[in-house]
Amino acid sequence: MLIKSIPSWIVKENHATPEDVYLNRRTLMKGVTAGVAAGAIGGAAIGGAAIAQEGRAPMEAVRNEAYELDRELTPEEVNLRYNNFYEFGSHKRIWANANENLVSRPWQVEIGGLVNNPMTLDVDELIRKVGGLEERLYRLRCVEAWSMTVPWIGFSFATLASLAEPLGSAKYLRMETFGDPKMGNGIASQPWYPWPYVESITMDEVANELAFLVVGAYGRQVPNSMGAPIRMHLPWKYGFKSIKSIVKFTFVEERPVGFWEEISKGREYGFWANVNPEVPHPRWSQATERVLHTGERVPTLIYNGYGEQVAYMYAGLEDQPLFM
Ligand SMILES: Nc1nc2c(c(=O)[nH]1)N[C@H]1C(S)=C(S)[C@@H](COP(=O)(O)O)O[C@H]1N2
Ligand SMILES: [Mo]
Repeated sequence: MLIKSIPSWIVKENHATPEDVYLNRRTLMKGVTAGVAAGAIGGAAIGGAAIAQEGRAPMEAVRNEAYELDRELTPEEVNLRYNNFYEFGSHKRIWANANENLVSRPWQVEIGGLVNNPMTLDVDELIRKVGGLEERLYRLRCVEAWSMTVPWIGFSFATLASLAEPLGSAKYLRMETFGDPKMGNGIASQPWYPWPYVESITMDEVANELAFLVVGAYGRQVPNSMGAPIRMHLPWKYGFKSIKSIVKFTFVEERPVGFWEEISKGREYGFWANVNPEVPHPRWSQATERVLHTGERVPTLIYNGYGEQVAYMYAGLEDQPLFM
């Protein structure tokens, strides 16, 4: 299977990230100091020992101007401290716990299954292989009816696929989060969940221009609470699809069963989970969403507003529960 690694719509002009737009001086200074300490000057590939929350090295990326937001960016401080990351507990304030216990570097990533080029490599080596990161401003809509906007840094899933060269028999990409209960104490304290967290997407979705692998946010390495060192973001699907802290990518033929899909046993959301304001959760409406930090509630859009780029993939699949 051949996938173009550089999408044709990629930005023509090179814009540096205007960090001052969303970084307050305090976090900026912390990041700069730590970046210098880590020897991270002018490059995305940063190695070294475990990097704590404060030590997130700056990342260079070219903003892709194709993605504009209809609302303000969620401030970094807000995003950092309002998360879903069950490996560290089932409440929103897992920040300090993830910050302290997630050792996100060094971090091995395994890419395999039905591919020509299986590989196991350090996340920073993967970033080097990708050769150039993009910044994209994306909305994120959680199934719990809150939303935020994030300046993610990363690369397309198509780029990952072009490195791995999936075979024609590959139908899905399965992703897995770390499962070490010593690192994620929520794993140990909540043994009833089907760890490790697993998610998957179709090969059409892998090839879609919006499908993004995130290694940075707000101008630096992605923070622990947001899924360091590598997570996905599919902005047209409910947030739970966007698996954090990935250790393993496997191209497979059979559709994997996701973490939440397994828990809900058909009662709630499953594989597709595309955003649709007209399809309510069994216990609440999805018609509107609370935009974090703004005090506003706004109408939710079908495919979270990204229908133009994604709806074609679901034509002919109307018999499937595309929005559950
Ligand atoms: N491994 C893992 N990935 C995960 C989750 C999780 O609990 N564990 N929560 C999901 C949910 S429900 C949402 S809404 C987003 C939240 O991402 P954020 O905390 O960066 O906002 O991560 C998703 N990815
Ligand atoms: Mo979520």
